[in-house]
Amino acid sequence: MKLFLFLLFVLAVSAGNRRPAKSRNQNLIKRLACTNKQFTCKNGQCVDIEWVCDTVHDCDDFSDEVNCPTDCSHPNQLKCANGQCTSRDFICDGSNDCGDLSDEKDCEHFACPDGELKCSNFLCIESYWKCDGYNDCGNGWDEQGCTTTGK
Ligand SMILES: [Ca+2]
Ligand SMILES: [Ca+2]
Repeated sequence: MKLFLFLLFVLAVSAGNRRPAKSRNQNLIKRLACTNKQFTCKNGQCVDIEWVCDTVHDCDDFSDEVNCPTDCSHPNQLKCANGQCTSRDFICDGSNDCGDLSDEKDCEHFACPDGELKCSNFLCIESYWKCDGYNDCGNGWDEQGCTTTGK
């Protein structure tokens, strides 16, 4: 059983190297104590502090989205033009999360968060995704001019 849990942890860590899908399967990453960059869910799970109140359920018990402002005023939230709230993480990520594309407009002026790179098509990607063998920008920009062909 312990070996199984360890394998799960290894899998979770290696899977965590890429941006998880919108559903963010975080339930595999369980630690004894959360770091100061993490939020402790009611059930003891640890999730990224920036995922609190970002409209996505990251804790299995949904405790990261409890008692959040409904007017999108939380720092982790973005207010769409249609009034809907979405996650700040989803600004200029290439997918229409607001439903009205307001999270994907003016991306040429959007400064990507620390640790991210801006592709030539203005998408923000994790900086370590450059030259990793995957076309993360969608137009191949992050895999151009690489000395190795990646994994
Ligand atoms: Ca969340
Ligand atoms: Ca988006």
